[in-house]
Amino acid sequence: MSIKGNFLWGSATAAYQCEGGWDEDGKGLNEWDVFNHESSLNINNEDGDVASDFYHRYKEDIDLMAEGNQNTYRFSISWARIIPRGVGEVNPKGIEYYNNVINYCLEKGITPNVTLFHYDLPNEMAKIGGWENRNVVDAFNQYAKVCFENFGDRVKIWSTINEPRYYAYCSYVVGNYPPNYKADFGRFWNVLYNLMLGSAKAVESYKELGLKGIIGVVHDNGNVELDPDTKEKELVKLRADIFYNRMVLDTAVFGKMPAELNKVLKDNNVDASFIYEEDIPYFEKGKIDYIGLNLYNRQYVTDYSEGETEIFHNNKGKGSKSKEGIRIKDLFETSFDPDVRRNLWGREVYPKCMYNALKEINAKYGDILVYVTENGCGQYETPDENGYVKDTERIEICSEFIDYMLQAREEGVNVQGYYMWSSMDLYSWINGYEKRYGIVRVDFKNNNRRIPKESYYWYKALIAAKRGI
Ligand code: BGP
Repeated sequence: MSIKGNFLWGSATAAYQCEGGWDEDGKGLNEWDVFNHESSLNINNEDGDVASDFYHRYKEDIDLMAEGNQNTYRFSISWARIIPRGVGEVNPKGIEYYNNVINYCLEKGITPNVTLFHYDLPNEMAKIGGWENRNVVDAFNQYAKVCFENFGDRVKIWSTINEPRYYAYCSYVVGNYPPNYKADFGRFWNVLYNLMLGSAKAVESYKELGLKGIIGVVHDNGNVELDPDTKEKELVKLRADIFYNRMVLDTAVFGKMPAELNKVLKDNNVDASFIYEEDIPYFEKGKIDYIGLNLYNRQYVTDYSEGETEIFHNNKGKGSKSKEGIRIKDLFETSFDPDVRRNLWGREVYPKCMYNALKEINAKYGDILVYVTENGCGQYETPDENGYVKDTERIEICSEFIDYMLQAREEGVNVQGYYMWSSMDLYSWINGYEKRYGIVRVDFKNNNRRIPKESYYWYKALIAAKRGI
């Protein structure tokens, strides 16, 4: 099937994971710089100081995207590069750097899709409590305005926040992202709420400027599926869907939080005092134009009413039998489907969830525009003597995901773009540099040399066929 018209085919990265240049040209420290330099919880003893060195090699990477027929690139801006202390003075060198990246994309026929916050909170903001503190919400809005004013004439696709739910979950429930709180559901909901408020305020600021473009939020994991043995089907589905999806998507698409949120907070033993009546108009005015969907797997759940909260986290690719998931007292637990294959990180490899997620989004939110802003396959890889990686499994898995996306599109879902995670190998938040997602290999030990993988050539041919070029 060939797709003509405006469908976007590209790839994605995030600032901390690929840029490096951690203390160059006036950039301030962010929370991940400090965590990776100082915390004993940095399990790999690796950091993003140099990362893929995109800060210096952006032209080479964008050239590869263009040669690979990609017509869009999703990347994020480092808040601390633009405003080193999070609030206050703007760093002209930071503005200049992103101007260069954006202009080079445009010169190469690549539409930039820019995310404002992809986890790298300025450290000065982390010091005052991070997203728990409502002052950070307003600081984010100020930073967003600086970006819109400086880049909004050329950037036409924006997203406010990458995966608010997953970020809050890793930072305050799993505890593997700074500030490393474990099973703190009070903080989790508070931070998620503040992230959604920050997103809404930034959307409103964007609209007020009258710029010609679209703005959305990037959300992880589309669909909750129930283990058929679940007893309280309706209740478990409601709780898990609000927890994983609806707190983000209902709030951003409808401009108001799910009506059943209070019930779920109560079941989760969380006091709702972080919700303020005065915020209601901001949510209403901050409705998004599109949904960015990062899709890797589904949420397969069942009842959990009797035990304590437990978290299973396989962070080192320990094997497909090692558990990845959660049991939340009085809410639900992750179930394990014996019929679905798992990767070394214990995560399901289930490409059909792409179709299910898109159809469910369409059923809940109608004709809203969707971009698949991330999809990919993380692996340990061994190159041949020339540095070439035959990543056939990645190709097989991503082909299936893409087919399911196109099937949903055929059936009327308004999905208009797809981004492979990731454009090149980069830092993985909890796995360092060995878990690779790139379609271009980065030889981290050899001057960060770029070597396109088998998947790069496969993706190039696929795009050519779909775009009819
Ligand atoms: C998403 C993030 C990305 C990326 C990806 C892979 O949640 O938006 O930044 O890291 O997941 O995750 P990981 O590297 O943990 O396997």
